[in-house]
Amino acid sequence: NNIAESKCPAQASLNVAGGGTRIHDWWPESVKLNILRQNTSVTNPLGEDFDYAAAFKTLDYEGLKRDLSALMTNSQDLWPADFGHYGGLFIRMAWHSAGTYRVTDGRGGGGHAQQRFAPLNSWPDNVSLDKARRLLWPIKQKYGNKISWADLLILTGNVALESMGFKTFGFAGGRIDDWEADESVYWGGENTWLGNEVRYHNEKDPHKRDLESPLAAAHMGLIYVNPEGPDGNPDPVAAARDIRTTFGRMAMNDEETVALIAGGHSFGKTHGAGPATHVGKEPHGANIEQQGLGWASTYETGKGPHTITSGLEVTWTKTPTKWSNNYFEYLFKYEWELTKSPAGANQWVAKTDDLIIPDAYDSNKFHKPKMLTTDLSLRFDPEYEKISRRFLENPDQFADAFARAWFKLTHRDMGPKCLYIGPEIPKEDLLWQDPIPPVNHALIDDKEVAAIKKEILNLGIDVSQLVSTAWASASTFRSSDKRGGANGARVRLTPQKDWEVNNPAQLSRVLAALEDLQKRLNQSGKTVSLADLIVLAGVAGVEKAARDGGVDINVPFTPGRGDATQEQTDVESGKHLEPVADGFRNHGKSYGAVKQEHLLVDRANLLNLSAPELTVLIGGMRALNTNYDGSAHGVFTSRPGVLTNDFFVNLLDINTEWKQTGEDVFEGFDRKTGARKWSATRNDLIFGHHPELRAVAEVYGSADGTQKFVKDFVAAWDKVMNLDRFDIQ
Ligand code: HEB
Repeated sequence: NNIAESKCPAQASLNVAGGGTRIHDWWPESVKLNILRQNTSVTNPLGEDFDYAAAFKTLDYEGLKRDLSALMTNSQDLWPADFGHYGGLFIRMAWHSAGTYRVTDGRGGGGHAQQRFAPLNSWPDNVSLDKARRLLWPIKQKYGNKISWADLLILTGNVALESMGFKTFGFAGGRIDDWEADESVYWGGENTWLGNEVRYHNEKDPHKRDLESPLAAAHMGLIYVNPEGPDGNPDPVAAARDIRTTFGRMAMNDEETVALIAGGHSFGKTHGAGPATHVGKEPHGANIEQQGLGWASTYETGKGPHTITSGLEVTWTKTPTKWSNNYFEYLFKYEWELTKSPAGANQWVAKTDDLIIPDAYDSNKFHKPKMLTTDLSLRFDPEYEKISRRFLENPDQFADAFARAWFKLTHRDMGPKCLYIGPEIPKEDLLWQDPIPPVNHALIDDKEVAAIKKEILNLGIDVSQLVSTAWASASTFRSSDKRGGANGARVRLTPQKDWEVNNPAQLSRVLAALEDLQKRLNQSGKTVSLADLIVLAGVAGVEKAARDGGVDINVPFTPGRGDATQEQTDVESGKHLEPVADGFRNHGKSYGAVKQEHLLVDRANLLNLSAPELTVLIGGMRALNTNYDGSAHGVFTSRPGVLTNDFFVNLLDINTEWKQTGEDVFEGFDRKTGARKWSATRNDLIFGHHPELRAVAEVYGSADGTQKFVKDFVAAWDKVMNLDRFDIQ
């Protein structure tokens, strides 16, 4: 009688808790609020009080590096080491950990060891890296929580390089592990591994096609591009185009790209000993007795000389466990002939009788130099060729470029340098770190803060504009790669000052007034950064708006922000901080299947906001009249600029009927009189439509919700203002 006990062999449905057809199967277009409740204390076994930076400081760092170094040449039965050295495998592991990063939304990257979780642990491009991570377990076990998996994966890549004679640029720890798969990242819309019909749905020609944003890989389940050439077509020039796009999305220029590919492929080998039909299921789909490993191969021993990973069979240099300039030397010395790997994949062999490449397992065997189609791109793309020839002639320039690009690749998503920990942090400041000059003046005290707030309110700027400006400055922050935020006051610099969402004309007026105040304060002996002043203007504005609504509340303020210069600002990659849409200021349009509310929740995820925080911020900002273009959409109040819960009260009013009047625009009419009352966008109406958001909106729209609304708004506001204050967290 218990359905779970029914022995029906055709039982197709998972008839247990969590199983069956779910909300998102029925309504796939509905917003995914689950991305706003990831990585909470519920999933973290270390508990909220665990302080990784403090634990890391007690780590025997040198001991750990020694153990990693010893492992490099300590071949294990689990997975024998090619050439007696795991260096190549571990570099590939670290590279694939970091290489999912894309600058467009800052997501991906090695910052949280997502490679341990599905789907990444099972991506076709990550074949055999399950073994690489498993080889590290005894070391991870030994050092426990003093080293995160995320740090360990990257550090192991560095130790691999060092143990093969390459001098790295440095290493910083500080990556904090996730405990669940990150569901927020858009990896593409394809349903098949290695498919790319969604990301290139308009144009198939690899010489012309444009990769869908924000993706940085040419296929579902790849880190970057198909090594055989676009869609398997062995065309090095077309492949170069894909490489430029995908590496560009990772904020790598041509020189960095050439250095990375050549530097990486100076080590190790590829694996295609036999046909891929021998290879079993990926880790997440494999049998339970495989214990998290996958791709079990029935080809001979299935490992060592019989390994099938990519299906390609190439060793690039004659010293695959030692740093050299052989890669460029061979790339230009030989002409290359298209051939097939034993697994049938397209690859290239040197037209020569030189048998100079060692075998990974048989010391009596030697091979001809071989390359992948994507390696030949570094010779046959005219721009890459120039760089490659320069590196061929100047090995020191190559080594320096590779060291720097590797450091950038592996540290790109860690945020500002103040988050780096450990003894190997490079001294040099790098532009991609978005440096901010250190603050060495005395900070204003509470009395001065109070006095400055009064002065701000006397500038004649209305509350809406004070609040909008502070939001414009702080809301550039993205939790994905910890870039942006109010610190640095980059809102006054190129490119941020000219973004449409910032209403440049209004922004420049407010900033001019604040800069003027800053000068006067400096003359009277009080040094205040503009970054602080912008946030303080928001604080003063929110407090006044609350007061005008009858609630006396103190909005917290912590000084200590610095002002970056234009020279310290990476304009090119800084452009990616511009929001596609900022629903908080009612900016941005729906496109295709993507509606405003999806963009709003995407943004809330980048701002680390929960669904209640998102809701209270929208309600408050609409009451404060902060739409980027001054429109009245969602400003459901007769007292704009006053911090009231009117947005919720009026949104939930049963006497209002909503009708669509434009693409994203709606008008609300009185059901009785038919009089037009309000206008709104999807960003506003979603709080009445989506049942979970509506449930939160009801809390704030209730008679007993007014005080709570102001208190919660201030808390969420304060959170956003300080998202980038790693110095005080
Ligand atoms: Fe690499 C390997 C592809 C980039 C590093 N690669 C490899 C392979 C392939 C590839 C297919 C094989 C796998 C197996 O095992 O089989 N890559 C590639 C591509 C690209 C690249 C397509 C783009 C173009 N790499 C790269 C980079 C780096 C690298 C960037 C770093 C930096 N790789 C590498 C290494 C290796 C590889 C180290 C080896 C591994 C071993 O040894 O195991």
